[in-house]
Amino acid sequence: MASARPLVGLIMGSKSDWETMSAAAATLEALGVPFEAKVVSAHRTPQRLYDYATGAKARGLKVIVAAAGGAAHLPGMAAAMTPLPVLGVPIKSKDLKGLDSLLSIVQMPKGVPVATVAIGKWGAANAGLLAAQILAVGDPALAARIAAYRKRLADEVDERARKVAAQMKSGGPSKSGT
Ligand code: RP5
Repeated sequence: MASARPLVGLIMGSKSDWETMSAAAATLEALGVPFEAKVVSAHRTPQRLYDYATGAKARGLKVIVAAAGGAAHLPGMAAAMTPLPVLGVPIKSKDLKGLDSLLSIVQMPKGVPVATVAIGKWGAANAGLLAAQILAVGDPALAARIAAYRKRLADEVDERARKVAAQMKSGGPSKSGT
């Protein structure tokens, strides 16, 4: 799906962020949403960020998912330069475990929102899902694929609950979990 005309733009401050952002890509891939992925740094390549954000809508993108770590200005600066919805993924940084990234991304000034998800891979996967849900508002087939994805999640929980119940019945792990 990365080959069809992209609807979602995944951008990240460094290629080291791909380990996290691949979770967003995998989610979009699983839901059949075409996307592109690029390294665009707010600090190291500001001109590339300007060109990307100001041209994104005209190129046909509908949603941007931006990931950055540390002094994470990429999502906010992208949001400042495009009318498209921007989802921000805080990368888990080495020294501050991503709290620096989270606070840099989430505290946007009134009027320029970035929809910020959780730190790290779970956040990236959820950002992919959110991007798909935004697109699904106008795409019933995609909405059906997302519904099927959620049904699979629920089925997995049911299956685990059945297994735990069966273990308890056969004198498995005690209630304290020991
Ligand atoms: C940020 O600095 C990037 O988003 C990345 O999370 C972090 C470290 O980048 P590298 O030193 O790995 O290129 O701008």
